[in-house]
Amino acid sequence: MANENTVFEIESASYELFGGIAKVAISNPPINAISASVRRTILAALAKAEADNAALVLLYCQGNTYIAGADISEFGKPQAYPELPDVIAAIENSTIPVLVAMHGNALGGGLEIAMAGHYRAALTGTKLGLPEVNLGILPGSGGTQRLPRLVGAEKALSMILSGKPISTQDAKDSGLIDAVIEGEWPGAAIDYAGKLLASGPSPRRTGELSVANANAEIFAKAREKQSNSGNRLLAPNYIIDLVELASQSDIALGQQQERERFLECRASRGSQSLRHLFFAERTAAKPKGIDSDVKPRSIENVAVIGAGTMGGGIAMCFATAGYKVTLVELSEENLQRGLSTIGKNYQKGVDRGISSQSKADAALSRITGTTQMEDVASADLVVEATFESMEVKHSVFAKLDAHCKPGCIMATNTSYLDINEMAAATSRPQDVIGAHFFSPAHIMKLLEVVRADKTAPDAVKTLMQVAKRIGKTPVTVGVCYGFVGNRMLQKYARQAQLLLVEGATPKQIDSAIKEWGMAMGPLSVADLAGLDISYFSRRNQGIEVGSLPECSVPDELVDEKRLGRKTGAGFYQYDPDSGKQSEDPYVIEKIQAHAKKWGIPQRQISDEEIADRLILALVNEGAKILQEGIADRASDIDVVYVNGYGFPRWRGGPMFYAETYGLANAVARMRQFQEQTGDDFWQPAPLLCKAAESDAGTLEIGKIAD
Ligand code: 3H9
Repeated sequence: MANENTVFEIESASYELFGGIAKVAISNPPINAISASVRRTILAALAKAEADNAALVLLYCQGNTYIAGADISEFGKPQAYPELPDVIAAIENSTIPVLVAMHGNALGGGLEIAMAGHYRAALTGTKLGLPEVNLGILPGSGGTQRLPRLVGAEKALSMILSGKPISTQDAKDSGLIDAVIEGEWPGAAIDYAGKLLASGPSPRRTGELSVANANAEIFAKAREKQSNSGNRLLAPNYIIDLVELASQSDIALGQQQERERFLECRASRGSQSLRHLFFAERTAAKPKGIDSDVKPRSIENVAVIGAGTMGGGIAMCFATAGYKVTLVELSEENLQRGLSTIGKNYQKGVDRGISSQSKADAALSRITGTTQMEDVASADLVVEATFESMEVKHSVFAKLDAHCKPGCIMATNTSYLDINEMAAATSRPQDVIGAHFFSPAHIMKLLEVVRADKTAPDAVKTLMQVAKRIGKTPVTVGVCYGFVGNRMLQKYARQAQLLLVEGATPKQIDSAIKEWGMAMGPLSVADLAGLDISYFSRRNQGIEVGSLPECSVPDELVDEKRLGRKTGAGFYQYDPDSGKQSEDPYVIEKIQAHAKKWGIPQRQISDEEIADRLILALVNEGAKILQEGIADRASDIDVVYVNGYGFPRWRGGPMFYAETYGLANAVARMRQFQEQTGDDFWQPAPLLCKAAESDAGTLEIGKIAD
């Protein structure tokens, strides 16, 4: 017989014994992460339930979610006891049946706890998954061993390797949970526990099950897919090995090997980088200097000016997220072309299974085209994506000022131009802001939110919130030529051009930096974007054609109408049928001729030097940007680079990479480049020197000792 009804608090949970059910309600906001106190609490609650002679333990969470994983902020710190595998073992070995009831997110270590429970139920709408791979680790508390025992090898591999959560219905159909429950929380869980108790449950141990449909072909396919993916993290291959092991051995051996591999992955550079980005992306969403009591403005209607490639993509972002969009173009012909491209892009999404037909149709129906600027009058937010010329921008902003309602946020998608100047063309500079999207705008995650000198804090806060709603990763930046991303990119691209005249070929540069981890090489990127883009940008900056060693080759290519992929030739040549890229001896000769003209001796350049020159150029410019206050934090710069410029996530972003390279090493290497090339750009940024001298090992300004 159970003891009398009792209620009390154990560290991170409330415990109530009622009608034989020990109800353990964990509370560790915001996401009920499994911190050391939660681990202690679960062990204490199990011991208490045993002492109380309870008939069933119901484990669930307070707040708006079940446990969404281990506390990642504890990783890298000295391990606090008890460890999660001990807690998991105690749950599975409990002689009292344990029911785990989930709602919200049941992720990582949270799902591992649930899988060690003897019964599992989830509130409809709960997301269940093992997303550890996104952090460069693998499930470290039995996930690779229990999930295949519950859902079979194939489904387990797919869930753990993708990290994507599944729905409650999928979880029920595949055997991960016993029941999908509905109703108020936690009442629905308590009702279900009552019914379960009435059915006379006894402990069922997942570890004693065998793994269904584990044939060698599944593992061979998974390994092949992995080796073709270009992923350089340790975890995916280990996951495949461990799920295979689950099908071949008892759970004790599987868990022991899983733990060893987990600790190895957790200590790896790749995982450190991904964990850095996890927090960096969340921190970037909180711009400095904006009080928490600032209220964002309400945004329902959006207008986009310009239906070209960028404007169309931007309109799609808003329409997909449920906003009503007015798309403004100068001529009916341009408008119809823009709308037709948008329609085709939505259809592509449907054909590729990214969206359903009904969702795509609904999004498209939210976009209304017009050629009348007056139609922006109902908009709460306008994003202009017109031609990149200050004259055009002045005229657009003057018109917006005339037609937009009071309080409307007026944003520009400029990539380089001075937003303070645009704001000055209006009577309301507090409402003018930058919303710098990246191409293709409906796909790329990054949004640089550019605060001009007079932009109001509530306008910044509003755009940050809207960015999140349209699925972007926003970073606030200040005004300068190119803001954070493009300003740094110019220095990176400049090094690529200098390396060419010093003796490297386009292919060698692109291959070396791809091998290092960048998604594409700079010369291939230049050909893809069109060499005319940077040509006109140089002219806008007042740089004369062919006047510098770093631009005389691309300037001449543009003068010869070799604009890149779109004309079939640029730094490379492209097969007219297949589009296949190949090196062009004509370009190599041209580069050699230019090197001669500038008196630059050509030499063999190592791949290591290429990677260092390109990446340390980003680092040096990034440090200057940080010092000038254009970026709030070094980690914000990392978020910009991994989400907008193909920088490998597993290297954590350029500033985090500099910390792992060693700040003193970075300074020394820059000084070496300065001596070797005589280029003053390589004078290391003062902030970098100061950080290198400090013991902190970081570029975050607040952490560098004076
Ligand atoms: C694991 O479980 C390993 C085990 O296999 C083995 C262990 C031995 N830890 O994202 P949000 C913070 S690995 C610490 O803005 P949302 C986050 O920083 C883990 N903190 O909310 C933020 O803090 P702040 C496997 C965490 O509603 C706040 O919570 N699990 C953690 O948009 C709100 O977060 C995962 O990988 C954490 N695990 O999304 C899941 N998670 O307010 C990771 C969040 O100070 N988490 N925080 O900025 C997520 O995917 C999302 O947070 C979630 C909620 C979907 C849950």
